[in-house]
Amino acid sequence: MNDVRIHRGLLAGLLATLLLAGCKPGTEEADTAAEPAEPREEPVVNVYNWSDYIDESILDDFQAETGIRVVYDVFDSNDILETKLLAGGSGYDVVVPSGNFLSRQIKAGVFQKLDKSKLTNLGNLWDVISERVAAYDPGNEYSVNYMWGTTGIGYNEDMIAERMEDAPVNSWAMVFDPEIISKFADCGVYFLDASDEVIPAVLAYLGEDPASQDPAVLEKAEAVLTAVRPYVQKFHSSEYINALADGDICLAVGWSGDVLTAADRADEAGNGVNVAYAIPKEGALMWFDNMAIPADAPHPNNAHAFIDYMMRGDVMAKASNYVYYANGNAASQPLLEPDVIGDPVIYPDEETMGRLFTTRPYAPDVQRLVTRIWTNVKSASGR
Ligand code: N2P
Repeated sequence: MNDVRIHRGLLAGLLATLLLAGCKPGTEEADTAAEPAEPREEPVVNVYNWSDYIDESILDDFQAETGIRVVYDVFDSNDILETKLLAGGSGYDVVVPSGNFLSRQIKAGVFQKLDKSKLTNLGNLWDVISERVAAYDPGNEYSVNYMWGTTGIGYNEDMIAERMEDAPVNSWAMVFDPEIISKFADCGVYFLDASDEVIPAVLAYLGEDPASQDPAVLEKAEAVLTAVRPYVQKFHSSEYINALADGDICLAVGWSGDVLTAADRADEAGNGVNVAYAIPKEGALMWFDNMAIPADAPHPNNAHAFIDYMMRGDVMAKASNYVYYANGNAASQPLLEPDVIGDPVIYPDEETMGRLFTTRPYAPDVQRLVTRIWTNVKSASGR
């Protein structure tokens, strides 16, 4: 049976080769003919972005202006996005990975190069951020920065003060010192489910290089995380926004703009909950989320139109004013609200910038160790 199958396979292969050979002269002819018109795309763009990361009126405005409908889907973890991209056939036209993931996905051939002739607003980009992103996407060939921010500490000012008057809210000790975090276990602590961000934070707390790929150093982080694990109610990367806003938790390792969104939601609800964000003194990760087009995107022209629209200064100003994250667009800056461009936890001043660090993608064997550490920590018993 197997033999027959093999022979059939060989036959099919031979036929395919003959057919391809037969087509060759035609292909050459086509090369000398005029460029064929680009196939028309249906007026749809499938966008896969982080949750709580856009003023949705931007999507309506884009559709009204271009006639292209945005099908918008969300994730809250680079790992989820990566699984879909590596599997292929995701159906997405625009996706928004963070720098380290972007870097290794480019190497894996997941994206198509941007056709810069279709991006009329490239001149609006902020060179400071484009240069930073070039560390992950050399030459900025595959991506355009959407937003950037930091990974720090979100907290409920009153609940923390009630439990510890002199709580070191500007230190990672809040969440990585068992003596301290244990005082807040009763009011609820969430950590991001993002190993590549929480582990570097632990290393910063320990005074180690946060970008370390040394297994012995990474194991020190595992020991710290295992010691505080009993006090962490949940590892989740988006639920902490409403949990903080509603006063259901008092402490979170979270993303800058998301914590500010929580503070804003509490204000709007008038529920008396005061949420604040701190960039710990030991240092915090500065990350970059970037728009890119999968190699197999069904609507690449519409994807370029969407990215070009998102590079308009007025559009990015609207986006940042809504989500409280900084963006990579210089033209948006005069249009930002003073409490956005003037807030050092959104647009860091020099002193704050001095405390921020970046990381590089883990080498494959180190990544396996990090994944194992993270699984161990999460599955270790809670209280
Ligand atoms: C938006 C979170 C995006 C930041 N809610 C993660 N890179």
